[in-house]
Amino acid sequence: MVDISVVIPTRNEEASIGRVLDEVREAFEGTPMTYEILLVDTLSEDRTVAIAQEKGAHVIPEDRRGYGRAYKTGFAAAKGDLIATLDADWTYPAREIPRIAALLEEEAWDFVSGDRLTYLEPHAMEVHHRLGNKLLNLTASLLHGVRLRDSQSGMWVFRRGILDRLTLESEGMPFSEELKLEVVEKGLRFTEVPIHYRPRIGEAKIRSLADGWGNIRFLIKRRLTPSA
Ligand SMILES: Nc1nc2c(ncn2[C@@H]2O[C@H](COP(=O)(O)OP(=O)(O)OP(=O)(O)O)[C@@H](O)[C@H]2O)c(=O)[nH]1
Ligand SMILES: [Mg+2]
Repeated sequence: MVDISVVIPTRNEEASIGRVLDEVREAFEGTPMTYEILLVDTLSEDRTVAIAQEKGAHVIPEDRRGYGRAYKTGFAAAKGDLIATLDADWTYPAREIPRIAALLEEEAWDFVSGDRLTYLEPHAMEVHHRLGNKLLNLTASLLHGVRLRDSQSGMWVFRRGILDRLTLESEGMPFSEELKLEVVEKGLRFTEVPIHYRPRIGEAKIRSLADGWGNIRFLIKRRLTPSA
């Protein structure tokens, strides 16, 4: 058993993955926490997998596409009491994982989500992404009555044991908001903490308009579906 599993989904992230893995390792140096790094890779055609293996991460191949799909596969393989997540693109501050995990334990949260928008510096996120994020927060609040400061954040630290209680349908980008909505609606202890978000290294996998609209469609459909 390890204290924390760090799960990272990748698709062609050779430009950043080495730095991200180094940052994760540095983050845990000098802490008493034991950890594993699971990289869930979908058909990368660049050196992502080779770099991850060189750096000692455990690589799980997942040929089915999708951000949510990758996390489901990674979570099923995780052995940690806690799970931490982040993108492979250098945007999320891996060095803050131990601090967030400590906060979770001290304040007895089940799920802590990193909030990118409170501290956001103008260059770190394009204007249309920022507006899209606000619109998605508003939609989640109007349709589901859940007020989130950053519904699309992909940096979370949570207790692995809560996964059994959640119904997670999305295999794509809406997985992020679905996960948070499920946690809140199931009455689990949820909070958001501000984190420092950085500009992406490498090419984006997101198709802003299509993914943004896909997220809104997901929220509408979920509102119309009777809950289990
Ligand atoms: N395994 C796997 N990973 C994926 C897939 N699609 C995206 N990812 C990874 O999921 C993370 C999030 O994707 P991003 O392209 O960064 O999406 P985003 O953060 O919404 O968009 P940016 O603001 O441009 O970074 C990255 O680490 C991607 O490499 C996929 O189909 N499979
Ligand atoms: Mg990203």
